[in-house]
Formats: sequence, structure tokens, C-alpha cells
Amino acid sequence: MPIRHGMTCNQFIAEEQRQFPAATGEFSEILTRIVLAAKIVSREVNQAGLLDILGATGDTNVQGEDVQRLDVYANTQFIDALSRDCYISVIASEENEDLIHTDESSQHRPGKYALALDPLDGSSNIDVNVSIGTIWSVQKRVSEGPRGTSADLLQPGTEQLAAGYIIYGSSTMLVYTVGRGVHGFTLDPSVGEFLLSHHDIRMPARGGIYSVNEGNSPYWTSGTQEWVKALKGKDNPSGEPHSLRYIGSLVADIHRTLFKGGVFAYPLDSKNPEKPRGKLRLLYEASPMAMIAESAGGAATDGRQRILEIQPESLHQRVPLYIGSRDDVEFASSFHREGVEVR
Ligand code: P6P
Repeated sequence: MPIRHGMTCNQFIAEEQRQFPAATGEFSEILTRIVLAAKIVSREVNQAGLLDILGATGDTNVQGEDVQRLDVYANTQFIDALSRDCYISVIASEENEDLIHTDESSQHRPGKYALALDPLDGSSNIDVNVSIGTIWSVQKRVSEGPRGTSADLLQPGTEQLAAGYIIYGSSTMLVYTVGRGVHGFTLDPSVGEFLLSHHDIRMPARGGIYSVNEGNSPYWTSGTQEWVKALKGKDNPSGEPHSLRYIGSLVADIHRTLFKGGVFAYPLDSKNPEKPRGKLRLLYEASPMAMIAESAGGAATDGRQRILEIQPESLHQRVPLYIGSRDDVEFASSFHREGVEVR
């Protein structure tokens, strides 16, 4: 079947698999499970105001953040969809301090794959109806034996087999890559299918938008302050003062950057001394988004090196992030190479 606009995501996954005659279908099954969970979570997110599922649970997660009920729901749906008789052996989720070992009774054990998951990123925006999202990444296991280990997740981002996000916004879109281009699928709720709407998305080489929380500027390094000052002038890749757009929801800010170009950044800041390496997490935020950015012709660094080349040291490790158009990320990195220690 040729790739055509409007084909379902599952049809697309099957067509992509046909490019690999030796494929067993296990990897494709993982992708179709993600599609299923995305449909279920999208339904709840879009009805949240009606189903009294809004609001916090009163718990805090491993990040010390208030857990919203939809966070818990999304985490459960993705873990269930990928645990039962699937090929994932182990999951690292933002919502869980420790590794999740999937269904021990699964007939497919031990699974050959591992999943990193941010089940509902930007959840603080849930109650005010701002777009939120799920971020995911699939790796091949490197450990032996019946149960996955953290080593299966603590691999550089270059080892990711697939990465993607779902943005629950004015429409729900699933955007993913297996390293052969980035493709977007828009959910048609009337038929319950994600339909191919954006084939082979290419990020502009530069853009006129920068996206950063300027409220943190008193806590930035001098390099970051100089960088943002340059963006407000003409001495930058576009030659014009940039516009500032900041939604405060990573998936939404990066989704806009993917299509319009420019740069999103969450720099180091001295505001949170207990988070000495930035706010965003490497395994299930920066690394999957970096694979998407690079597959679309963009770039992603921590200010000094490719995000994809960082060797993770812990499941919930944080990193500074500069991601977006190639020229804009290079420009941002040029202000940060000397060192990333905050003042
Ligand atoms: P700030 C949401 O909580 C999140 O993790 C990302 O989605 C978003 O990019 C960032 O934090 C926003 O952080 O400190 O600007 O509110």
C-alpha cells in the first residue's frame, strides 16, 4: 500500500514494517499499543471538565510535583497498554520513582524492548485548558535475563528506536519517528483513528520565535542572558528581533517549533539549587524530543553537546535543553560552550 494522506496510523505502521522483511511485527505491535493508549487518554482529556477528573490527587510524584488525576489516569493507560502480552520488558515513567516491570505472566516474556514515558507532560495546565501531551521513547534492551534493568533505559539517545509525542490540543495529534522522517497523525474522533495529516515534517533551518521562561532570567548564567539579549536585537541567525512565545507545556512549545521553526529552551538556573542541571528530564522529555528534532532536520543540545550523545546516569536525570531549528540551536549553544555552571 503506498503512503497516502489520510491513511490510518496503524496502516502506516504496517507499511513501514514492510520495508523491513526480517521484521517480526513485535516493534509494530508496540507502536499500535501506543496509538491505542493515546486514543483512550485523548478521550478522557477532552472530557476532563465533564467527568470531574480535573484537579490534583493530593499526592506528589518523584519530581515533587502535584500529581493531577489525569496524570495518574494517563500513566495507568499507557502502562497497561504496553504491559499486557506486549514486547516491552521494562518501563521508566515520570510518575514512578522506580522501574516498572511489565506483566510477568505475558506469553511474550522476556520482552526485547524498553519504554521511557512522560504520561502527561504539562499537567499543571490541565485545569486551564492549555494543550498538554504524552512523550515516549522505545529502546532495545541491552540486559540479559528474564527481567529488564535500568541499563535498558540508561542508554544514549542515539540508541532510541522510536520516539514520539501526543499533543492533546485543539485537535489531538500523534507525532513520531523511527529515524526515517517525522510524521504527524491527527485523531478523527468520529471514526476513532489517527489519520496521516503531516508526512515527513521538516523543521525550518531558522525561525523568528524564541520560547523560554523569561521569569527565570535573574537566575540564568551570563551566557544565557547574553543569548536572549542577542535574540531581541538583529545580531542573530534571522537578522531580526525574535518574537517570544511560551506556553509552558513542553509538548505544545516544541510542536509549534517543529512547524514554525525557532528555538525552545529551558536553560540552567540557580532558582532551584536542588535541580543543578535544569528542570527537564533527559530520558522521557529531552531525549525523545531531540530524536524528533534531529529527524526533522533540527537540532537539540544541552548548550554544549548533542542531547542524543549524553550518557544517562539516572532514570530521572535533568538536563538543560536548547531545541529547534538547526541555525538557532547552534547560535544558542555558542553562548554556552564555556561552561554551564550557574552563577
Ligand atoms: P516553567 C511542565 O510542568 C514542564 O515540565 C514542561 O512541560 C514545560 O516546558 C516546563 O515544565 C515549564 O516550566 O518553570 O516555565 O513553568
